[in-house]
Amino acid sequence: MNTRITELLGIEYPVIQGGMAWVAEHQLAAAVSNAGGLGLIGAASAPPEVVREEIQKAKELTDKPFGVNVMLLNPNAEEVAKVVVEEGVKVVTTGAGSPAKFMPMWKEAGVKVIPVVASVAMAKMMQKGGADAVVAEGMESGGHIGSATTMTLVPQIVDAVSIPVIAAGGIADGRGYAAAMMLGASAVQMGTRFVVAKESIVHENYKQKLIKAKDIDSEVTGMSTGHPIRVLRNKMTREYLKMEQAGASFEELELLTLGSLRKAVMEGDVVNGSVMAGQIAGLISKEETCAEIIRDIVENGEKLLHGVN
Ligand code: TUI
Repeated sequence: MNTRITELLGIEYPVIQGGMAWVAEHQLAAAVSNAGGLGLIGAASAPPEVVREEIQKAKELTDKPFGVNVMLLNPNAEEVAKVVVEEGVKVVTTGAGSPAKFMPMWKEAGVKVIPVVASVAMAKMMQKGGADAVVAEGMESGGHIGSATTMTLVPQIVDAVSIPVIAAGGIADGRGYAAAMMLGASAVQMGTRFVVAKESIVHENYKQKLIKAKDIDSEVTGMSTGHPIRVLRNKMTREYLKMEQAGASFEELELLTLGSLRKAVMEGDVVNGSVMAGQIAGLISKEETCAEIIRDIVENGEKLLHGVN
């Protein structure tokens, strides 16, 4: 399989695993990279030394390329950005903001920089700043989202920039892969399907809630605070949305969600915790290895693209 992204990153298949907070740990990243995709460690809000340990553990499990996702709302983002360089990580993706201030340091160190963007304007800005590619992430995604759908965002970004574009949001099988390629993408990024991978360390309750989820089982919290987050509906989202509608303050809402993703992922509290997942959760029905997931997507996607149905 050759696309501009497999060439850029030196990987076998154009499949990238999302850098999901608490979920994208070294086990998952290494498994995806060993299966020929690009695994990512999600630095999220972890302290820089924890990120360093995760990188070192991934290096023990794979000799294939893997990357780190730097979440820009993290107050420690600058230290994490430096750790990535010190550890010789070759690829960085960023989320939830602009990585402009870290770009010169990463470029100088030869790190491939791939910002996740949710608009054409941001994609253009990132290209100007030296990004090697962008992930165009639609609002079908789980977690922190923008407002455009994958179907509309990908072709508009493809037309607006000359660097390769990776499509994300609502992709979980060969049909999504083929559709993304038809829109002009050079690779896909998937999060939700990898959450239920065998190598994913999330609590069994989280995996089961995701497997049971149907097409319309997610909600977006935080529209009013400017931090929209897609999560599966539960007691927490019902309370949150009720409070949000009643005009609760940012601080009150934060209190409700503080530590809530960790609660769901680590403790399996899928009632009061934050079960981030994309709208494609309804399509996901079983736990499989990363190698099985990647083989399914690429084989079926390529058949569709070449008219072998
Ligand atoms: O980053 C994500 N998804 C995430 S991060 C996350 S951790 C978190 N947990 C609780 C509260 C807040 C965050 C969970 N999910 N996806 C990439 C992404 N980036 N989606 C949208 C954007 C984005 C948004 C605005 C990128 C750039 C941007 O620009 C704003 C600016 O600074 O101009």
